[in-house]
Amino acid sequence: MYTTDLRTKEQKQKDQQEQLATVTEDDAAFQERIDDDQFIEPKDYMPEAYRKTLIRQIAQHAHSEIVGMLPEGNWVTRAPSLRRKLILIAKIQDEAGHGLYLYSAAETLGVARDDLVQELHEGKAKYSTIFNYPSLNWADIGAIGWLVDGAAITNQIPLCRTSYGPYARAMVRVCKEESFHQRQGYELMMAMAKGSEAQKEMAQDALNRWWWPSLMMFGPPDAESTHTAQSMAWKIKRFTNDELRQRFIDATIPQAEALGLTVPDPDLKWNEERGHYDYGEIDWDEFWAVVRGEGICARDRIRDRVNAYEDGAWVREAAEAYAAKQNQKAAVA
Ligand code: FAQ
Repeated sequence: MYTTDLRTKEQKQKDQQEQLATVTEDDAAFQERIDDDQFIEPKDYMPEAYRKTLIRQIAQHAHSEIVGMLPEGNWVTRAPSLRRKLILIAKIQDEAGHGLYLYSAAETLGVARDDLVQELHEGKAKYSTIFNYPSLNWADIGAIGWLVDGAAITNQIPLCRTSYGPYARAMVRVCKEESFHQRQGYELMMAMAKGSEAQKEMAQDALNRWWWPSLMMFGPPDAESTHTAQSMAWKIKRFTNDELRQRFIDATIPQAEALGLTVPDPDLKWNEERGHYDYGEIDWDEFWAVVRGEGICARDRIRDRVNAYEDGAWVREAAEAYAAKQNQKAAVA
């Protein structure tokens, strides 16, 4: 069974270096294929550390999609119109689909989905920090679509060219759907920001609360990132955490300006020389606390996932019984 890696960052880096010091002929041929931009497929040779890194990242990504349904699910019964309710339900269903593609991609690496899900339910698996923040007002649904899906796309478009074939192919469809999600979020924010004074205040409040956590989605600064260097060498990651964070900020500030909203960062300003926005210090203590499982909603999220899984037992049993019946029929025919 795959278990969450509990080694310290220093230990992980040391182990990685030791592992890489013993390069076999197969490893060298593998790296040549990577350098040549070929996709690696499930039955191809791959170093054990590459396989483990992929399982870790894909599983965390799958869990994020599934847990990510919860902050939005909180608003399905209170959506202000039938149109908004339908859009929200469709979006949440899409996230479930993304989780399924990703668990399937992880399974091609020799892990069982049940084991991954069990790890999540036992609180041992990581998922994106962003989903441990509460969705407090209706504008949060707009902010999640605009900022959280916006950050997700910025990170995931390069993953369409990640070196592992099944992960890359899953990302192509995921990105198309995330792009729709981002636009519906922005459209919702626009309706709120151009609405009554109270609606505009709600939109600003949502931006204030979701801005910094959205920047944290890209992971720790490059200098503190355990996996970036090796994942870039393997072309699992195509850009570093800081590069993608900057790309997201540069794209999002003009969108906030068009909404007439203020990004809650007094240090934010365009830097002509760099051709990028400069931005203020991210609260990394808060980030690491949430990574450790101390986020506001962390306990609720796991409890809700466990309850949903237990409540869904009859659906899984019915699906299995139906599949067994179909197999029986096929065997007789
Ligand atoms: N949250 O060395 P790095 C979505 C951990 S999907 C929690 O930089 P890496 C859709 C990291 O795991 C959002 N933990 O790690 C949606 C590692 O710990 P470990 C999810 C984090 O992997 C929208 C340690 O810190 N997207 O939103 C986070 O090279 C709306 C050191 O970090 C993906 O998963 C974090 N934010 O880079 C759904 C995309 N950041 O494992 C519903 C794929 C870092 O050693 C509604 N993943 N950590 O114990 C990736 O691109 C990468 O995994 C990064 C992190 C960039 C997230």
